[in-house]
Amino acid sequence: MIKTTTIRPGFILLENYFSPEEATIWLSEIFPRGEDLLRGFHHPHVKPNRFHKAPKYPVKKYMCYGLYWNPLDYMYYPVIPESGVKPFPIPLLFQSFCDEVLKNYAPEYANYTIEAVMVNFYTDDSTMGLHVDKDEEDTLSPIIGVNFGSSCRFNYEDEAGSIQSVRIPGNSVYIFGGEARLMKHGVGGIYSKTVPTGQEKFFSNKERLNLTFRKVYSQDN
Ligand SMILES: O=C(O)CCC(=O)C(=O)O
Repeated sequence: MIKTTTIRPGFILLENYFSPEEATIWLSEIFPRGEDLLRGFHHPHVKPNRFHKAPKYPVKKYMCYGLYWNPLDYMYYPVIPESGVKPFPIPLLFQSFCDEVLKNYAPEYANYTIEAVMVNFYTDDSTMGLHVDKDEEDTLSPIIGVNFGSSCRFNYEDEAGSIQSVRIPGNSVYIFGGEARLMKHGVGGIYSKTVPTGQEKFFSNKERLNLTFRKVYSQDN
């Protein structure tokens, strides 16, 4: 059964959102794309500050669907600047999921069209430093996160501006919008021995996959 928790106003966690069968469908869509030499997983050359400094982040892999968010200048591009190749198109699976999850858990955000998906793959020594997702022109639309593999310690800013932590497991979804849309957040670490049953063929111990769905441009673009 799906467990819904409001972590802070605007920030909702949905645990047990995906069944093992649904998770397999998602992971079978994502991992083969990661193998693509031009558009697949690569190490993000992030400017210091957004993510933790080396040597923490070199183990992390990254790719995009839709628009490409460039870790070098924090801007969105229709093609990957290094190769000139378009990222993967956004699968119907992702858009249908967003339509459904918003309809059921955050109906105030109607007409959400995914324009970019950032896919982050974490390993045992990966972290992501505290940051605000403010590179989207549209900050009225929420960020929707999907999580597979191991659980992580997710750091976030509460209403009073203090940094708190919550455990985000695999097969879960989070949504942050409204007054939480511009909260600071990051990943403090990955927990050991928390790969969900049925995902052992996709993940080793302390590996985690996160997708964040973003609407980048405002309505009038
Ligand atoms: O892995 C996560 O849950 C956080 C991802 C994130 O903060 C980002 O991609 O900006």
